[in-house]
Amino acid sequence: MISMLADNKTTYPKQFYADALAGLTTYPKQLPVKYFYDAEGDRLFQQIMNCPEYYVTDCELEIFTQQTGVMADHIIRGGEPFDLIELGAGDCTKSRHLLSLLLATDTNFIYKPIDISTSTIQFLETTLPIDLPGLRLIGMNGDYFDMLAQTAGNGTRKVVLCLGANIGNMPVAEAQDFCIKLRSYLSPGDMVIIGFDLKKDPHLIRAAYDDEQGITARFNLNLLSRMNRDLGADFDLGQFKHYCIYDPASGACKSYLISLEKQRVKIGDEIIAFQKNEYIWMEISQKYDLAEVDELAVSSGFTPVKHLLDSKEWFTDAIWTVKQ
Ligand code: AVI
Repeated sequence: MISMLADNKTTYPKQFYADALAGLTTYPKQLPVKYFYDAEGDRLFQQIMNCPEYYVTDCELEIFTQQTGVMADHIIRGGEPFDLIELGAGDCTKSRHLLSLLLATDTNFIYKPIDISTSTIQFLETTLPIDLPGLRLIGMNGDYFDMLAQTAGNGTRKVVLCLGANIGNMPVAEAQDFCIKLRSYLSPGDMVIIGFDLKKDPHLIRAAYDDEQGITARFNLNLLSRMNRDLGADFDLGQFKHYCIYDPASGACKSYLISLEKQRVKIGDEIIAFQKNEYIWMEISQKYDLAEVDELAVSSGFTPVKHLLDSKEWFTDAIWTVKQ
């Protein structure tokens, strides 16, 4: 059940309210990425993935349609059983290519998709056994690390999928903390397959996060709508404009909402003041080169094994094993 913060008249989801307020009262203002994905945010992200400029999904899908054989060669070790754990499985559009190949080769594994969304796990539990007869599946609904803690130490080898370049939505230092934490739930011999969007022509990257149809802009603005609806805020969406910049040196692609006027916005019982042209930092989509991906692996306790690249070499699914 969602925990609520009560004032005299209204209730707000407590954690969302606390996080939003903390972000909007720090300098520079920022909002946590995890709140982008309400029902409308999910719908807009689907549209982003279908935008001509947003290459990220197609690149990784190409790897999963064309290179699952190589992936499976690394995953399968004789008949040794393993848990195939997917962090943030969603509708598992990509991983189902791997699942069908593993099933076709009679591999001994249990698929354990982890997702924070209850409806996503219910959807997978209902549809996957029909789409992929013979699949052994245990859906896990909750936080990644809480769910990993439940499977850690069951004596079965682990192969963890972390796809979709989701790691790019963390600054590099946070990504390293994430990988170190992930490593702590694994044992020598376990494996991780992790997707990274790679540094490339800066124009292509910027265009992917500033599409012509303005879908990415709506995706960012939707978080303000969500705060209006769920937190009693009164953001005027017409007074904020999406701005995105890619820095080829650091690989950071950052998006902001810029306040078009000096204005005051109510959120719950608080008033947040904005200067004209002040920004809210909304999201980072960090891009890496292959050496940086390998460095991240080593610095967080993994051994880089292989890069599976799409034909344009814009994206890698990196295969790492846990250091002995
Ligand atoms: C989910 N994540 C990897 C996407 C990305 O590319 O950073 C989110 C996104 N935001 C705007 N466009 C896509």
